[in-house]
Amino acid sequence: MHFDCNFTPYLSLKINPDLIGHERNLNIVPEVLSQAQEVMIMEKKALPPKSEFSEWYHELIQRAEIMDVRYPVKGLYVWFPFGFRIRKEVYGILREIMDREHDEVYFPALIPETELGKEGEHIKGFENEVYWVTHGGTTPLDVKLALRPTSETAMYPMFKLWIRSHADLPLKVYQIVNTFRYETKHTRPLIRLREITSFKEAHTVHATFEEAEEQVKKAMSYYKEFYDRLAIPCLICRRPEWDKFPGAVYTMAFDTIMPDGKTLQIGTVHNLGDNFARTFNIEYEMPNGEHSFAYQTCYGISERCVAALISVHGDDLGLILPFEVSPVQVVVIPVLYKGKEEAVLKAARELGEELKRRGYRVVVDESDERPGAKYYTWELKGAAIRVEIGPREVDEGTAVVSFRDEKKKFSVKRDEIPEKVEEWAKEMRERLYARAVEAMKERVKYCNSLEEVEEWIKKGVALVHLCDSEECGAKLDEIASVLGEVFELPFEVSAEKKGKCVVCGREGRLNAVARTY
Ligand code: P5A
Ligand code: ZN
Repeated sequence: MHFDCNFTPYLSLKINPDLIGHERNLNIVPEVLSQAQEVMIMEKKALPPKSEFSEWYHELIQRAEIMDVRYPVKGLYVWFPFGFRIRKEVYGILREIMDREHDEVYFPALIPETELGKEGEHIKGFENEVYWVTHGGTTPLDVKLALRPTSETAMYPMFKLWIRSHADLPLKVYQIVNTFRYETKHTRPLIRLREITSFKEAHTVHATFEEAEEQVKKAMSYYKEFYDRLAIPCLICRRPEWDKFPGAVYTMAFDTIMPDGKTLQIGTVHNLGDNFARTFNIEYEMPNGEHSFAYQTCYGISERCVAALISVHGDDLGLILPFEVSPVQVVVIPVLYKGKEEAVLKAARELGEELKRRGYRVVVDESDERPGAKYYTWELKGAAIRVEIGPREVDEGTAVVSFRDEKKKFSVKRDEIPEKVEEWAKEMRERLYARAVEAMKERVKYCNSLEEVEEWIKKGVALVHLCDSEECGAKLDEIASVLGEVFELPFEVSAEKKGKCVVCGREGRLNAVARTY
């Protein structure tokens, strides 16, 4: 396995990541290494192909410096600076969307056992996942404190104090915090964490069930917009009764399909009805003076959105990030030749400055690596647009432009680049989205029998008709997870909304079944 990096017109060489930046330390000149030696070193260090998804993912997040997985506690990981920059851009979008109609708040990370345990269903759902703080120093606490697994039971006792009359409604808040869940399934960076570092949770309170219902729809449209901007197609389902959020009336879930055909739940929207309001006594006075319980919703997204971003778009060379969230939106690479350095550097810096002036995130890579080594690095890190300037381009007033998601390169007049960037970014997002939808489409199939389901879920999501009986659901759940009734797919499928239950033959609705992360 090696990278054949003949992307540049100037030289064709095998890039060895082990050597990048270490030529001097190793006291060798890569150009004089024999082909065999290079290939040998490459074999050790090349990124596994994306077709081996699990290995690829694990290697990539470390090589691209997203997460450091060496922290000595299971399920806890460290954000590298570069990873944290991706997080900042992605959560910038989420914040922008939330800020339109929610106020940002902060509630404490510790929840008294007495509050956490109040809502029966809720505590049943979480009791095996809670981390407890039992001591202050060596003194046992009177009331044990839970590290929030989510913040309903931290917030709602306070909502009770905040809400008096209909004038206090609706209440819409969100926070982005860490939460803790003692997960027993296999933990994975960004995907299944014991400390979720970037839990965006929104909580709303309304006067009526209908208003809460409206809010569920709005929340879904917000999440759709968010994932749309990340060019990540989603499958939206209403989770089955046995898999809804503990304490909710119902749960709408967003899933995306990972490259290995397993689904990843990347967001959920819950209608809580008045279940929590009854438990926490969240009442308000209506205009006619009577009292009523309030109706609530909550919805959440974690750093799984970053895992999806990496997994859905990346390729054998590394990250592919939509322009809007790439920490390096444009990389300008001066291709230096003896005697022409000055003019090339000047042109590269000028273009870099102009792009920065327009607010883009730009790197002018002036390091003394060879161009091929630079290309390797920026491909790994998902720089969206690459601009190369050599002596010929300086003379012609041009530059060579390429996009991270396409192999082709083209020449552009240098002074036209800044105004073209926006359009290129838009087209790139559209290409990424179209490609992701195609990939998803290939992994979704309507199945007529349990045998067919069993076979297909090795590859992706099976659509089936399923009746409302618990037994039929349980039967399917033995084969793979029932994601629930299909609410929306990002493409047309030739399957009716209703049909014969795949288990018993009675009337059923269209459901999705898959292996899940
Ligand atoms: C909604 C926000 C809630 O907790 N309370 C406030 C509601 N819903 S949830 O479905 O349980 O979680 C919301 C989303 O968080 C992601 N998630 C995780 N991500 C990483 N590691 C975990 N251990 C983990 N658990 C949940 C999922 O995307 C989920 O939809
Ligand atoms: Zn049935």
